[in-house]
Amino acid sequence: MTGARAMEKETFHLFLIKPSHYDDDGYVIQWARSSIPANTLAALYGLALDCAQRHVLGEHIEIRIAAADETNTRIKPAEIVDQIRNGGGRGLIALVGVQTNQFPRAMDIARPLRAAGIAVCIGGFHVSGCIAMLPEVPPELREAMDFGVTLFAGEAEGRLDDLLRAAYRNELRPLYNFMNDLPGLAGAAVPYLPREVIRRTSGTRTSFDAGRGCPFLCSFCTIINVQGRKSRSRTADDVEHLVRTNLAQDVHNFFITDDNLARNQNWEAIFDRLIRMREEEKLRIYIVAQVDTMSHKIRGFITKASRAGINRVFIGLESINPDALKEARKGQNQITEYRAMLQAWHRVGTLTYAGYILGFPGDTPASIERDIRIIQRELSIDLLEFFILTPLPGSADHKKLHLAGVEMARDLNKYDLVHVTTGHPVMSDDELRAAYRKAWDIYYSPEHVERVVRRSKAWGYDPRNMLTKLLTFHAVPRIEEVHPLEGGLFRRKYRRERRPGMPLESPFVFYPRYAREIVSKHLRFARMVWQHWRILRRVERDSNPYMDVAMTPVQDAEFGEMQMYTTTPAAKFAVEKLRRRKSAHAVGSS
Ligand code: B12
Ligand code: SF4
Repeated sequence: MTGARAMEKETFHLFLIKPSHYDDDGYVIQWARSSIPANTLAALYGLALDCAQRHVLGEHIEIRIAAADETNTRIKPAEIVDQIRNGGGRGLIALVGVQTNQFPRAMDIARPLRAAGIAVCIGGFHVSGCIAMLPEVPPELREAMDFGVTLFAGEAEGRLDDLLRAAYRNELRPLYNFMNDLPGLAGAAVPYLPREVIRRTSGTRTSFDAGRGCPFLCSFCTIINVQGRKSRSRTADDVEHLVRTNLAQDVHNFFITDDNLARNQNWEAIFDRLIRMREEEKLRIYIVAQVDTMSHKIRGFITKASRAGINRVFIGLESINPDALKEARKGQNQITEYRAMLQAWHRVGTLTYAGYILGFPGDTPASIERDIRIIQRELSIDLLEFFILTPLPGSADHKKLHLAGVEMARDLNKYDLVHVTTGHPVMSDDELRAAYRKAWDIYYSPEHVERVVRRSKAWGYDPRNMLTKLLTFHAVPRIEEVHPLEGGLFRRKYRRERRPGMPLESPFVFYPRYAREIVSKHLRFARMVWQHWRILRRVERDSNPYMDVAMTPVQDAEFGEMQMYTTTPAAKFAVEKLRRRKSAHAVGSS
């Protein structure tokens, strides 16, 4: 009898949840469809699936996995508690990929679960970044552990088996710290999300990290301190396997989340494999990737990237001011290479998205405006995204300010790169905030939208597609007041899900306001659509060839003429350095 009972099937419920965070009114940022999938969710799902298939808890225990991204799915802790209790009582809630801005929300999800005795573990960049860089465990992490939440610092590859076993036996420790032992990725279970989870994003796109780590030293960056500076890469076999698994579920769009795919030691083998799949088997594979500003200097990288299916790249431009780049230890960004790099991507038909940081010490509202106008004229960037320089826990900047006792925002919810979190030497908080808002309006002005659409037509992209992208990148920050990377289709808000500490609003206040908001947002969006549509009509009707400064091939003479090189002393110095390098090279080779 005892033996027979021991063989009965048991269920262990594993909920993987990627928390969102709160808007300034205290409501969770959530959409009917979010725009970009959560790769951490895919990474953990892939690892958990592998654990389930290997029966790591024993042959008679089924690991039942559920995955949800709170940016597109409502999380109801009470229902999770019921599900676990009614399903045998054993389970773990894994709050995954929790960034600093998501930590308060993660704890708000954790509290009712812990109160019901359910095991909760939080991992991701906030925990890992703090453990990696700070001399002592910060108060919010201590509070979480005191509350019975387990914290996981480091990467889960090779560690999930033991964690699940500990959770099953109710023996989870308060803190797992693997920061000094980064796992290899070759042969590790690959990221995967079932189609029904992917369907909740607008583009039916999935994601994977082909590698982790970056060799550079940017002071605002958390990645190098969490994932290391050495490239750890997946194999071409693993990438092929995950791509085929997704094609089999009719998912053809991928976001490769490596912060810098150009420095993935295995990029070429991976590209060659994707090229073979695309060119010999004619498989439909389309990829968005992140690269650095010197990617055009890597022999064959751009041509192969394009053949491998990369049709959009995110580039960390950050600034066109060499002083700011130097201050941020981003010396690898040479402004004298930007034009050549952008044009190289356009030549192979790839769209360029660039990240631009506002709030470097030398920035003023006037210099920010001037620099954006220079970019519009001289650089062939399609979509520009703005971020406020933020001391993110895990970065050298944060550590420096922390050790020096400099005031930083205490509310972690604000560390989303669109809020001001520490003082600026010249601008007040309000000025920096205003400069950030204005930056979007300047870059996405009707004149510049028209210019980018004309360029795209000249380069042979679909102008309509380009216009839609420009429209959404402007509409999300302008109408929804969130960053486009956090945006989505149709904002959802639930009255009872307001941030603890903020009052529950009366239904007579909440619902009429929400309804008004929906109507006014749609009207504003319709107006923007109308303006953009008129631009498109103008461009489509015009059959004259188009050319402008940004599209003009790089020539030596431009270094003495263009504003990017002549406006600041630091820019002039960068040109001087380039000239010296060139003449030294000419002497060396003569
Ligand atoms: C892809 C990406 C996104 C995607 C998807 C988010 C995601 N996490 O999947 C999108 C575009 C939506 C995004 C948006 C933002 N992002 Co982002 N993003 C990334 C990026 C480039 C890759 C994430 C990733 O897939 N990493 C690979 C995975 C496998 O690593 P991982 O997340 O660390 O997970 C491993 C471990 O941490 C651990 N783990 C994680 N969770 C758990 C849980 C448990 C229980 C366990 C056991 C283990 C565990 O195991 C995992 C596998 O090894 C990272 C940088 C990076 N290199 O990670 C930035 C990063 C995470 N993003 C960051 C930021 C700030 C943002 C934004 C706020 C920026 C903005 N204004 O738009 C928004 C927030 C929106 C949101 N809803 O997430 C910061 C966070 C820093 C911090 N301290 O908070 C990072 C680190 C980049 C940076 N600038 O430093 N992002
Ligand atoms: S290049 Fe990007 S990933 Fe690398 S250190 Fe700089 S910010 Fe971080």
